[in-house]
Amino acid sequence: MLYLEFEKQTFKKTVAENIKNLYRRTLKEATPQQIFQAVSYAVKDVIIDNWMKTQAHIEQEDSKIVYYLSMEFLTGRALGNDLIALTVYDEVKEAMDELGVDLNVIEDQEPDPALGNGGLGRLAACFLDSLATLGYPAYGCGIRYRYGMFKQRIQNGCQQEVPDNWLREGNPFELRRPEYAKEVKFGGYVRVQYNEKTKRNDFIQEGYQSVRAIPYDMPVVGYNNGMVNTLRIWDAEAVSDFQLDSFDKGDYHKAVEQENLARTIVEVLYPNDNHLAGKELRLKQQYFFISASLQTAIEKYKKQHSDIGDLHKKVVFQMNDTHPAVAVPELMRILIDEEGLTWDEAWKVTTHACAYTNHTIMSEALEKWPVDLFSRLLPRVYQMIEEINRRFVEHIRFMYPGDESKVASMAILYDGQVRMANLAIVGSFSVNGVAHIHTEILEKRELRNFYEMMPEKFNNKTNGITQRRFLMHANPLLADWVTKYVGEDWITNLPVIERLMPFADNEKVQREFLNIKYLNKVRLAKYIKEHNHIDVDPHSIFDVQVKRLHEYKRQFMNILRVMYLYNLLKENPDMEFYPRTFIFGGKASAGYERAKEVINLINNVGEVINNDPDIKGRIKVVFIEDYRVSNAELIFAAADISEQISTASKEASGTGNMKFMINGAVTLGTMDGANVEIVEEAGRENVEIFGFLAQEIIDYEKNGGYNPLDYYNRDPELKKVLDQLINGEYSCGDKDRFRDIHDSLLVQRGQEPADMYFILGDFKSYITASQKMESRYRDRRKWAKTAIINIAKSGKFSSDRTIFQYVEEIWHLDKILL
Ligand code: NTF
Repeated sequence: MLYLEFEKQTFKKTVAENIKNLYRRTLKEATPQQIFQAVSYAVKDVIIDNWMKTQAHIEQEDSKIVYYLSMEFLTGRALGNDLIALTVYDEVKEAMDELGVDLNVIEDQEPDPALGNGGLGRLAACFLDSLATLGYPAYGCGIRYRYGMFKQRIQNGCQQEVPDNWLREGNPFELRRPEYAKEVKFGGYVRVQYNEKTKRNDFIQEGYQSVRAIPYDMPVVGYNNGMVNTLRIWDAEAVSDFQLDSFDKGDYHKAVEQENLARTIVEVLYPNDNHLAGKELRLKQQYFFISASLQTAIEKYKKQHSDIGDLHKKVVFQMNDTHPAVAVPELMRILIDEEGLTWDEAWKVTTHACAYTNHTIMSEALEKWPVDLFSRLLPRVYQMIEEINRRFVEHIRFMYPGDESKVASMAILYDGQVRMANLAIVGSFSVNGVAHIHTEILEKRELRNFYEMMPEKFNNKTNGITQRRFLMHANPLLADWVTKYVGEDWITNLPVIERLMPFADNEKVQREFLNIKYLNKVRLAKYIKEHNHIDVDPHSIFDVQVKRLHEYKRQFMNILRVMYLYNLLKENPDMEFYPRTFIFGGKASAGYERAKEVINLINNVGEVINNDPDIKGRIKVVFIEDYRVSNAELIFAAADISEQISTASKEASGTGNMKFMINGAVTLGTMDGANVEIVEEAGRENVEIFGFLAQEIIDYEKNGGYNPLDYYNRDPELKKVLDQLINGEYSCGDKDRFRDIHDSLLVQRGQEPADMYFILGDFKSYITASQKMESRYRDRRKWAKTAIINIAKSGKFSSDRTIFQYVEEIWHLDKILL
C-alpha cells in the first residue's frame, strides 16, 4: 500500500515556489533558515492529505479516542522525524543535494521545541509517536508556551538561564484553529438559582475573569502507515469578542486584568523537574488547558452522539502525573452544570473516562494546593472537589470504622490543602506506575492504603522510548547496521532486534560495531571541540551522564568519583589507566541552588583536570551546554558507558537508560527504576550494578540508621576528596564556593538528614564498579559482545510495547486501518 504520493521533482519545485512566495527570493539568495521554512512547508503539504484522511476515517468509524493530557510535550525537532516517518528521508536528502543544500544544515535550523523539562515530557512525545505508528486514534493535549525550557549557557563554570524564544521565526508545522476556540473562566463566585424547568438548582459562576483558549494543531506522523494524529497545544488570547456578562459591562479595570491574564497564562514553562513550586499561575495553566481540552473533547463527542452518559465508551483521558488532575472535577462540573447529568451519572462517566499515571515518589514533587487559593481561583470546581471528598471520606469511614488514620492519609481535602494525587486516584479507574519496582513501591508504601482499598485500579506500565527517533534518526550508521543483520522489521517491531544475538560473538560483526561507535564518537568529539573548545580522544572511554540535575540522580557522586580518580592518577602517574572522557549534561531548575553548585563543580573540576599536563590527557571532563533532545541524539550514539546512578527507590523509571542501551552503551547503575528491568533483559553479566538496594534505602529512611560520617572517617581517599571541596582546590582558593554541597553530605540541617541520597554509603562500591567497567573495556572483543547483547535485548524498551499495553489494559482502543 502506498501511503503518499512523493515525487522528487515536484518536491524541489514546491521548495523553490515556497521560497519565492514567502521571501521573494531565489533558492540561491535564501538563508538556511528560509530554506528550512520552505522545506518544512513543503513537507506539511505532503502530510496534510493524510492528516485529513485520518481524521475523517476516525469520525467515520466512530473510534474511541485517547486524550493524553500533559503539561509537557518534549517533541524535539519535527523535520527529520517526519521525513523518516514518511519514509522519504533519503529522497529528500537527494533532492536537497541536487539543489546544492545540505539537509543536515537545514535540520539544524529548526528550533528544538522544548515544551517540557525532562523524562516526563519526552515520554509524552514518544507515546504520541508510538500511538500514530501503531494506528491508534489519539490527541496530545498541552500548552503552547511562548517560552519553553530555558536555554542554558555556562559562564565562568556556572549555569545562566536564557529565554527560549522558540517561536521567533514562526513554526511551520503548526496550524492555528480559531474555529475551535473555547472560553475558560477564573475566579468570581457561584450564584445558586432555582430552575423551574429542570426542577434543579443552577450554579452560575459570576464576576469571573476569562480567557479565550485557541488551539494550535501539530501533526504526529505514524511510521509508513498513512496515519497522522494531532498534538493540540493551547494558546491564550484576551476575550474581547466573548460577551462579558451584564454584571461586568463597562468594567474597564477588569478588561485590563483579563488582558494580563491571557498574556501571562501561557508565557512560560515552569522549569522544575520532580519539584513543585506551588505558584498560583501554575494552577491557572493547569485549569486553562484542561478545561479547553475537555470542552473540545465533549463537543466532538456530541457531534456524533446524543447520550452524554456514554462518553466514556468513546473517550479516555490519560493524566500524565497529577498536573492535569483538575480534569476530574472539571469533567464533573461540565457533565452536571452544562450537560444536566445527576451527580451519580456524572461520577460514573468520570470514573470510567479518567486514568492516572504516577511518575514519582519524591515528596517535594507531590502537588498540593492551599484550599483558599484553589477555591478563590476555581470556585465551582472547588465545590465539586468538596463533594467528591465528602462522599469519599464517608466511604473510607464505612470501610474502616473508627480508623481515622485512613482518612488522614487518603482524604482529598486535608489540613487546608487539596491533595492532587488523592484526587486523581479517587477519580480514575486506573492508576499506574512507570516501572515494576516503582509500581511495587507505590502499592506497598506510598499509596498502600489506596492499594488495599482499591487494588483493581493499580497496574504497571514500564516506560519505553521510540526507536524511530533514538536509533533510526539519532544513529543512522548503527540503524543501517542493525537492518543489515535483522532486516527492517525492528523499525516498527523492536523485539526482532534480538535476531542480533547469534552475531554477538562474531568477530567481523563486533569490529563493525566498534567502528560505528568510533565514528559516532568522532562526531561527538567534533561537537565538543566546536562548543567546548576541548580536545577529547575518540579512543578514550566515553562515560556519560546526561539528564536533569537533581540530588537524587547523584551527578555529585559522579564528579566526586572523577576527583578521586584524578587524585589516584596524580599519586601514581605510571599506573595502568585507560583514558577516559567523562561527559555530563543537564539543566538545573533556575532556583535549585545545590544543583547549580554541582554544575559549577563539574566545570571547575574539568578546568583543573583538562589543563593538567601531569596526567597527559588521560582524563577529560566535559560539561555539554544546553542538553536537549537534538544534542542528546548525538550523545547517546557516542556513549560507551551509561551512568544510571540514582539512589535506589528514587528514580521512578528513567528513560535515558533505554536510549543508551539501544545505542550499544553499557549500563553502570543502581537497582533503581527501569534499570532493574534492563538487568533482567540484558543479563546480570552484561551490566555493572552497585550500591544499596531500594529496600535497604527504605529501611534506613524508616529507622534513621544511616551515618555518613562512618564512611568519611573510615575511608581516607573519600575524606581527601570531600576535603578538597572546601580547601579551594577547585575554586581558585575560594573555600566557601562548594561549602554548601560539602555540608549537605556531612551536616544535618533541621529536618533534613546529612547525605539524604546516600552518596557516601554508595561511594566505594561505585568506585569498584567503575574500575570493573574499565577492565571490561580493555578487552575490546568482549566489550563489543556485551554492547551488542545490550542492543539485542533492548526490544522490551520500545514505547510501542508500552503503548500496546496501555491500549490493551487501560484504554481499549481499536486500531485504525487506513
Ligand atoms: C519522571 N517524573 C521520573 O522522575 C522518571 O524516572 C521517569 O522516567 C519519567 O517521569 C517518565 O515516567 C517526573 O518528571 C515527575 F514529574 F513526576 F516528577
